Amino acid sequence: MLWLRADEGLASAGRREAAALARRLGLADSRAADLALAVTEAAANLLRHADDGALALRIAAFGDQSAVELLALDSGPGIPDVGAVLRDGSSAAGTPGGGLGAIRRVADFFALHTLPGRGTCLYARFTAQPAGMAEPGSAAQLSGLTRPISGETQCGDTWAVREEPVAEGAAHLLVMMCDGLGHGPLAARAADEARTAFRTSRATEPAAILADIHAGLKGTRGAAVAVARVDPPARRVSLCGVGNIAAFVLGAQSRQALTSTPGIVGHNIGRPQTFSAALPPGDALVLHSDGLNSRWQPAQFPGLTGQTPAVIAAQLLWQAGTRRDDAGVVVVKAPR
Ligand SMILES: [Mn+2]
Repeated sequence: MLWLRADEGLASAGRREAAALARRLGLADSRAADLALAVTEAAANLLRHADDGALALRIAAFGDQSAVELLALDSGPGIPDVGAVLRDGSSAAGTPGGGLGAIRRVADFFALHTLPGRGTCLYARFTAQPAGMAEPGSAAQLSGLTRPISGETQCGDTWAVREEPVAEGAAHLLVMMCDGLGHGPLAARAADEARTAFRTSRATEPAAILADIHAGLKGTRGAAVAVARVDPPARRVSLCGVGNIAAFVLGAQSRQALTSTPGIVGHNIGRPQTFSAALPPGDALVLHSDGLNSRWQPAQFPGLTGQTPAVIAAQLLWQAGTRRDDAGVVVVKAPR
């Protein structure tokens, strides 16, 4: 993920990075122009109305499709009447949210979550083959986001996912959240090793996968790691974590924590325990590092669970982020 802080050069820097991603993805010229328009409108909106904000851009995979994802996150007044700004398909007007209707018009997928007095999260997706994006694959039900502490380009927080086929029914999802100790290149190296160990582990239970990651992190500075296994048909999640990774089952008005045990993966993991919880349809499993303040409450985020996982992850990262550490969050939504 490429993060651009809102300042005077935001629109031009955003367009430059968007153009590079569009080339990498092979977007047609007309779609690249649509993406540039979206970046321009989002940047204008941030600079005019937000107290603080950022654009984030990346290429993400959705099944066998890939898309450029654009996030615009801000601390600001929020948008008083979302319906009105989205009906207005015109370019940036004088009110918060002006120009967002234009972004919705050109994006293949668009989502917006706004908190009055606190800020707005905008998410838009641009794909090479729009027709294929209509298929709601399992990939669309999961998204993660990391942001390095300011001043660093490498991030010690990372997430990963793999599917675990089962004999009958829907595959289980295995999800990892890792916070490499400290920040900078050495934290990023621990994160890389954790991702590799997670991907190459042949274990299928969270505790056994965590043991493989522990072995893989020997010789690094270590990390906090949690591994979750989501079983969609059974509507359950089990999780094994060591160190400070927060894990919650998030409902519209509820938040149930899944605890981790103390230790440092790669050094000393003690005796990890696996905890299990119900994951009702429409609820979300949220794992995040201590770069987010874990005291956030669902009541502070009305309507968030109804959003797509990328918006849930982004809004939590922005609104609960401490800015004093690398931040990472991954969200899995249980199918309805
Ligand atoms: Mn941390």
